[in-house]
Amino acid sequence: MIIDHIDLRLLRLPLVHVFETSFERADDREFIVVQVRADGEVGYGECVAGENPYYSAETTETAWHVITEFIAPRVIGHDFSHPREVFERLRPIRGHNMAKAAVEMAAWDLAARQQNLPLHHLLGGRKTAIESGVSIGIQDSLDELATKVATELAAGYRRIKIKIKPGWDLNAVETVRARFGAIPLMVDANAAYSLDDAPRLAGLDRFDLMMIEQPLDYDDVTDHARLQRQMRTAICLDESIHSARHAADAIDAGACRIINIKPGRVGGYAESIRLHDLCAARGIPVWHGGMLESGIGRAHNIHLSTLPNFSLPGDIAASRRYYNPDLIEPPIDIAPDGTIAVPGGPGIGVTIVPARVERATVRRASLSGSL
Ligand code: OSB
Ligand code: MG
Repeated sequence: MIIDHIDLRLLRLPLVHVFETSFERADDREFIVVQVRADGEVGYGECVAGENPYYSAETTETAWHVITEFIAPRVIGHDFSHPREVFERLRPIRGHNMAKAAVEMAAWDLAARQQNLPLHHLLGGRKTAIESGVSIGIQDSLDELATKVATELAAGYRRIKIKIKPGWDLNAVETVRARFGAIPLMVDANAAYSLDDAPRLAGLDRFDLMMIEQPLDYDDVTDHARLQRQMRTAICLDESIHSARHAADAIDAGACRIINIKPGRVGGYAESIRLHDLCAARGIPVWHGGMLESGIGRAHNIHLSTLPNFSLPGDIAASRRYYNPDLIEPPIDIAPDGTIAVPGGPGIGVTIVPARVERATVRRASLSGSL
């Protein structure tokens, strides 16, 4: 496979619902869509970097810069015999995993289309449906939170995650447990606490949560290990895990019992598969995180979730919770049993609507070897 063009588009789409976390309140999403082309075939990737460096250091601007100046020149014109070689080819570029992943994942989509295979077959997954969970942002009141949870449970979602921060934690969980009983429930703090909060966080133990996601700092492992020794609830790491090696260190340190995999955070599929396999070998369950993706990134996430150690429901929900309309037709939907069917067509297997992509585009660039 010799990629001859990379096309970039910066898109902005309004979110159906405001999404509030401990780090921001968002009513729209800006992201880059990458197209890679080889031999007349096209592969698509979505860069999950956001407008602000609040979840990770990367932003849409840094990703645009790094793809344009450093990634594209190393990828265009190079002969890859398998898309797993793309990540290796990008190793001289330090960090910028979201920028790398967007291009690498587009190359996997392209390779799958060239072989007329659904992407998950190339990734090594065989499931035909995946378990779906939802991530519910911080609400203006506990009543509104309860209303949201009721709506999502009625839709069939198999696990509820609520975002927490100091002042919206024990009260929020208490409300949900009181109203809905023993539903599969977890919380995500997006690094809003410090080790000084350990006694407060241990107060969550009595609610029998599936896990607490990333309670402490975004780059921390050591304090998470200390915290895990002080609470019964399993810690799951998200922000802190940037590679399979980080994960091995975190597991060795006792910093987590569960890991959230987002391919954008680790540089794409090749590293996600290594991370998945490492966790499987260590007996650590994984699940697929979400980054408010459009249908393009969402389809990618569904394919990766078919690997066997994705044994807990992911943050991969129906399109309608995020964008209306989505960039794809038909949108991604959940079945009444809380599962999402894995697209069976070639590559990511969803149909992108060019007019919708065009309408959402705020900037574009076309990169080729001659530039
Ligand atoms: O921490 O998992 C997170 C969204 C943006 C940035 C970080 C996170 C999230 C979510 C949303 O929790 C998951 C989704 O796409 O529904
Ligand atoms: Mg998270």
